[in-house]
Amino acid sequence: MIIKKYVASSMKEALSKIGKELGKDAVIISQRAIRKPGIKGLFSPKVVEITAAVESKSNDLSWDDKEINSKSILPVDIVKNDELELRQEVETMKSLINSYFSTQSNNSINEEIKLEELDNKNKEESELQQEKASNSDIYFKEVKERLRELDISKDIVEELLETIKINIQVSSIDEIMNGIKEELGATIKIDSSEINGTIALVGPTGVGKTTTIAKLAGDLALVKKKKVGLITVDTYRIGAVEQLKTYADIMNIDFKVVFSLAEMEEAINSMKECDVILLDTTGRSSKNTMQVLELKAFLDRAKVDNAYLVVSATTKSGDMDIIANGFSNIKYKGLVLTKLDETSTYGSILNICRRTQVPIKFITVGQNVPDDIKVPLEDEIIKLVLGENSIC
Ligand SMILES: Nc1nc2c(ncn2[C@@H]2O[C@H](COP(=O)(O)OP(=O)(O)OP(=O)(O)O)[C@@H](O)[C@H]2O)c(=O)[nH]1
Ligand SMILES: [Mg+2]
Repeated sequence: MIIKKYVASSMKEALSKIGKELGKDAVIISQRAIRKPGIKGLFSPKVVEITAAVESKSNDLSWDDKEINSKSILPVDIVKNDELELRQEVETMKSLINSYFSTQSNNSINEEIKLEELDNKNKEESELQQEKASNSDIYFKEVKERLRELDISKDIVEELLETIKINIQVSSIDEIMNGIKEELGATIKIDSSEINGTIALVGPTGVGKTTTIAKLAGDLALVKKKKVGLITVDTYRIGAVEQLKTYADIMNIDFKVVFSLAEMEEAINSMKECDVILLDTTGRSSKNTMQVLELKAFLDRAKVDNAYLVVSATTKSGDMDIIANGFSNIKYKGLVLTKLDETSTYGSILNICRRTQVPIKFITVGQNVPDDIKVPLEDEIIKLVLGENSIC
């Protein structure tokens, strides 16, 4: 017996093959519609697989076309079943495809909504940032104008605001002002230590050096009961000697006038017993280097422990720079700020502190000897500089 399997695209083609190969006596054992193997088979039409058998191959003629057509061995049913199956599969695929696309489109709608929301959020944030930036620009501009009105020099104002712009995110003028206060705290320092040894006051003309010496002498001798000596090298101005001598007489203090370097040494030696020697000097123009160097020679001969630069708070910011520079040959250790009662803007104090980098030793607030002098508080000076306080 011969048993053979045939695969053809249609029943007719299969039967034709069987007829030709196995002859008229061939019988069909089984038949089914199958797909070609592999992924490609999924997308190609089904084929017919027929298993046929024959006792032995006869020489009879194979089936002719008529016979093939008459062999109603279920091919029609198969086709019908195939069609049905195919339809069902197509329907399943259709619904799968539809559901896939509807999910896809739902997803893409959701994505779009999300993107739009994100876009809106970003827009809002950038608008907020822009608004903040433009507001902070306004605040900075306003503070800049305010500081300039207080006579703080332009470059210091710029420097201060730049530092604050870098270090803090501002949303109000108060925040900028607080930042500035912190910065000023680092610049404005107070030296509240007691004065001892030989002390000299130097500075431009008419700022209040002699008056301050008298105030200090009064406080040290009358209040603190220290032994005080007074020396003046101010021999240029008419009445200068008499001015200090009068105070010395009233307070019963040792007083010497010095005209030369040799006399300076002598005067200092004669006051060895004093706790404090106060040295009054001639007012010098900070622009005159020779005068300042001559003054330095006197101070060196006196072996001064500490020299203080006396400046009036009424001095313009720009002039403070010139003074700080002009007296730089004298290594002053601190500042005496005078006439704070005569002005209402104190920006120039910041200028002199910034340029000299030395602490404030005293401030004077009037002509009364010895009362109108004091060691200030840091906060007090910062408030004055920023126009938040005034000297009445
Ligand atoms: N309002 C006010 N006036 C002051 C103060 N200190 C000094 N003066 C006055 O400023 C004027 C000059 O003071 P002086 O002490 O002579 O100044 P100086 O620095 O010694 O002057 P020269 O020796 O000429 O360089 C005087 O009329 C003082 O009374 C102060 O704190 N406030
Ligand atoms: Mg004087």
